[in-house]
Amino acid sequence: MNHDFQCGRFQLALARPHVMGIVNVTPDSFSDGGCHDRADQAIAHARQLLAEGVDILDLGGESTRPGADPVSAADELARLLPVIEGVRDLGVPVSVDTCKPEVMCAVLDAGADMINDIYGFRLPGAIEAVAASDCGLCVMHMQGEPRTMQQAPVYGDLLEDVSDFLRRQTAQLLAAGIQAQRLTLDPGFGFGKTLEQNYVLLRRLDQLQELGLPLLIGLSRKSMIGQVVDRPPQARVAGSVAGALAAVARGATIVRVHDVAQTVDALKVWQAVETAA
Ligand code: 9MG
Repeated sequence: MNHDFQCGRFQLALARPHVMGIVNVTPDSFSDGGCHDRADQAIAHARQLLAEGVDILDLGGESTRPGADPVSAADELARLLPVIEGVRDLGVPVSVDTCKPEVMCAVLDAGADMINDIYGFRLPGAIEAVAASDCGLCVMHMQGEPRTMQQAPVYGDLLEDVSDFLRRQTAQLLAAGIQAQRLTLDPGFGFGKTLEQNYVLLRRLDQLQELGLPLLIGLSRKSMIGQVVDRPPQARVAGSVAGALAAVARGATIVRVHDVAQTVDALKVWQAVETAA
């Protein structure tokens, strides 16, 4: 199943897997927090990811790690807007990871091409904030909310519950007039899932292909990798690349990662294998 993905100023042909590079603009992110909290550093980091072959930049102004404290829309925008200004003409789509409708509206006005919402456009006003634009969307599944989500996640049937949520949100977005070509779906690894649930979800990711939309996944440097390899976040590169390949093998077409150069190389080899005559 190959799709074109309408993403603001860009139309991405997802015949090959695409790499979304993470640019945190937060002082407290779990993996590289504190390194890119100033706009000029974030912009330099984005340029570095571009040189490494990134396809989409994903800017985040509020940490989504388990236990993270919320930030106000004003603070989030103060972090994001100078960075959007600095990266919007680099030639790749600019995604913003946010769940707040007012932030969505402001970053779209500032030139963002995509909204990546870990709440899956559930919060009041979120759908309206994106409906009238042509931005791409990532609809992610999360049980609970970041502050408490890892306390005791419980599912009836994990795959059914995740796919029911994604199907319901897709129906709401389509009903609001948003074209299917603007949507990507994400099972939300690490968002209200135990270690075992994360790996069941990854192993059975291909089942989500029946939803008929491109799958975007993020597991880079997460604790589901760390707990298997027993290493701190910065040393989880090989584990993260292995996880990304496992997801691509099961139908993911966009992988959200910290380590762009290594993931791009791995996917080039993957692609060479898959397209060999
Ligand atoms: C912001 N963010 C952190 N982890 C993520 C994931 O797995 N998927 C998406 N779409 N966004 C994420």
